[in-house]
Amino acid sequence: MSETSPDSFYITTPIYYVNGTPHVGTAYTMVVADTLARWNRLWGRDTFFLTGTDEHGLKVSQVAQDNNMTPKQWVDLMSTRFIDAWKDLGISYDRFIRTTEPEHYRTVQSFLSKIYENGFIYKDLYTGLYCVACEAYYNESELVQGVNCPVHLRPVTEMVEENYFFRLSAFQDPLKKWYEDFPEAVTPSTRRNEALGFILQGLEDISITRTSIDWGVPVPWDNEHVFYVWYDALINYLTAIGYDSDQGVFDKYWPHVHHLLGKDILRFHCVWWPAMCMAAGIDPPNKLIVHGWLLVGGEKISKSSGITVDPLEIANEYGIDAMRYYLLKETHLGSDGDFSIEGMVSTYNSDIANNLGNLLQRCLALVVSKLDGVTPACPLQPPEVFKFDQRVDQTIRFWESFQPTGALETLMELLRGANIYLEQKEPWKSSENEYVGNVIGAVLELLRVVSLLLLPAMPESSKKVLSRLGVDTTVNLREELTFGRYKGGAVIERSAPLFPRLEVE
Ligand code: ME8
Repeated sequence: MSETSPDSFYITTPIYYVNGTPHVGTAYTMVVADTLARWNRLWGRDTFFLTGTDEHGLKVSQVAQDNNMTPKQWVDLMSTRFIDAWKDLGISYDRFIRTTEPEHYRTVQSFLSKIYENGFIYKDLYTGLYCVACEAYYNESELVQGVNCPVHLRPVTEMVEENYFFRLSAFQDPLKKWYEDFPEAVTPSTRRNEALGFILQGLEDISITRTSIDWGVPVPWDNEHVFYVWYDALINYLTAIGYDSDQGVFDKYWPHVHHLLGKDILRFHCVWWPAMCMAAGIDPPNKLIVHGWLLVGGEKISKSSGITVDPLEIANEYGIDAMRYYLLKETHLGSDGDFSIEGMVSTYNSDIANNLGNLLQRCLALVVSKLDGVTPACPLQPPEVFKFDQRVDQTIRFWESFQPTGALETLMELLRGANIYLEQKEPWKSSENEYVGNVIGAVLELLRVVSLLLLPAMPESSKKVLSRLGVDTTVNLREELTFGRYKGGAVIERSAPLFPRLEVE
């Protein structure tokens, strides 16, 4: 594995099954990926953000049938639901991949032919216990009460097929070594240990083709078979960056990739996928960021369980940024988090309406009443109570190490520092222009920097603050975060607060 490229940032999300529509769980992954992509763009990196839909497999063909459609009709319809939802939520992806694209077929066939030529694929009979919802086989020992899938808690079905197998067992030692050599490859470390646990238990070869369905990518050397959906899906990460078709682009982004995924699909990404890459003779992915599940009342939100919350309804009712902020701040990346409207509204009111919004509003009111409606330039040094440099550095470190919660908490500390400063200095009691200008200038400078650092998480809200302050948002952040840059001069008129409190509907 090579070092993370300092200049480029390639981030992927899982590609979603089209057996249902987007929900807050899938929106969570998208918001995190979008935030990390935005951070890296602002940080001046050549960023490529990939998402898409996973359109093959038994599950999709069954749902299509249930809806009296061909699989193709169904996936065409459903993929647009995802495209539209991400557009409405302002997700800034660069490429939306569909596994039914001809380009993807070519990549899957070329990549798996390479593994076949390298001797890691062979043919055999397979009998196994299959969960259609997971599109995965399970060992008996993994089942709940001996019959149920551990994820969906529904009975598995026995399948007998003549299949091609991937020699995963041959990668037990190479994977172990990879995990030892690159302890940072899977984050957080609890998830790394989980993946390593699978490997240490012993790896069995896996069946990677099907003859029972034809809704999949054909195996190029045997037209009786199509590839198993997971084997086709994982390869999307290579299709999008020109594997076997554009070496220049491929070298720029691979293996400097950041795969963001939920813990439900850890084994496929953290065990199978690195092994597949090794088998095909390319480096395994540099970074796998595994997040937890979003729960409602303690239960996983999912298409299969029927517990879903529509992110578009929430965004329409409360605003996209309120939802983004809540998802990013209250669910530590890696842990499970509970989603509730009450929680979202209360987080927004205390952090955004009060801590940020009131501070801004008070300063702007003072600019109007005491400084002729023109914002002052800032002093050269930050007041002590801001702990400015320390907290700004800390926020950058949190963004750089994929910890949105930490970044947002630190920004809230900066704002609290500024609120305390304002209370201590009481500029509303002073009639000296210079004094008032210095105090307000320092706070506006802090608001400028906080809003820039908040841009990845709350793009629209941050832009509103920056535009009030007359600050350009098309900047390279690296050059904008030192204290003392705000020149003032923005004309302020009396206006309603930018961030009024939300009420639970
Ligand atoms: O697994 N909380 O697709 P999928 C947080 N097609 N994240 C959640 C979530 C929840 N409650 N529910 C879903 C597949 N997710 C495969 C992936 S990739 C090569 C193939 C998110 O539609 C989370 O990212 O079941 C999870 O890993 C993913 O959706 C599963 O999406």
